[in-house]
Amino acid sequence: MSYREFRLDFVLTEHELLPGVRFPCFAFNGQVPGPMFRVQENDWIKVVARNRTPEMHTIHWHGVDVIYTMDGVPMVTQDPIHPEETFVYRFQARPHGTRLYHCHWGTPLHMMSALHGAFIIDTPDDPVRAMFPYQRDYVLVLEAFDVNFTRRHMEELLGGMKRVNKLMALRRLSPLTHAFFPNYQAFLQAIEAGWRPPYTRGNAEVTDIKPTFFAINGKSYPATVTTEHLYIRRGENIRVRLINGGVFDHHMHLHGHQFWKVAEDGNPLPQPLRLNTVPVTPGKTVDLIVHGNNPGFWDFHDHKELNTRNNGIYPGGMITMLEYEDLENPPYVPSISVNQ
Ligand SMILES: [Cu+2]
Repeated sequence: MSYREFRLDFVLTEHELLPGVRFPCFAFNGQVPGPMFRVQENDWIKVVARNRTPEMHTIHWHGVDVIYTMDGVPMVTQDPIHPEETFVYRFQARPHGTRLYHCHWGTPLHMMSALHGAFIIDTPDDPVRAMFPYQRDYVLVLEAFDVNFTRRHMEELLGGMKRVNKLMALRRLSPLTHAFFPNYQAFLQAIEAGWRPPYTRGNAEVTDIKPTFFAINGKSYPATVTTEHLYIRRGENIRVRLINGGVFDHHMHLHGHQFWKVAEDGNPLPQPLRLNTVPVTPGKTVDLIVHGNNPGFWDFHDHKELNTRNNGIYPGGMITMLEYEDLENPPYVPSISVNQ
């Protein structure tokens, strides 16, 4: 059995969303989003994951039917990957479709970071291609970042490894001081002994998270215009794969066209839906087929309009464009505007 081998390093980086807008984050191989996997169904995959950050992480293969010890849920299927440690994930890529991977370490800092990417599993007998022949497909990873939160917390983190992380790395967490229990029974015993979980006190850090920047494949509009345009020609079908690896809702709307929604969560729909707006909620993937029948330049954006802003300034964020390549002498050509 031979594996297709990949390397994913967890690193700390500073990512540029737009000219002049940078924020510190965790990222796979320093890329936002992480590198895209493009594999064939039933390929055996080996991913060497190395943690080069001072916090712990894991990788979850979302929508891929791996064996449970490869599922990447800390304390449920594996120990977290400690700083400077390596974990090797091995699994078979199935079933085919648009899938994703992300870090499953659930602290706010990781949620607000960029540890996510596309995991596309192809098959020679793709029912979508059989129904709608196409040549080009586009993968759009939808992202939302609270960069103020991330900046604040990365500074703290860079100032020194947090005590709790250090204790956990040394496997010296105390159940009562750090709410870490080997099983539910031990959790109940702690409550009987007078310990109280922190739910009523809550965690204002998390309830206050508000994304300020929205991105497609790591770039916010207008920086999306050079990298994330969807190109099409008259009579052509294109496939657009939308992936939400974040924790906020997006509702993608295409102007001037009724597209076909052909797959959800990577799985082909028996009856494609004719739509022009499609919700892509956290953890979801949605595949669309756009047929080129209305030449022009067309907005494709999150219709949750507050997400089409950069730090509150419109237009920005999650906007890109469907652009016909075979448009001769267009009567109007889009320009770039900022601050409406
Ligand atoms: Cu993480």
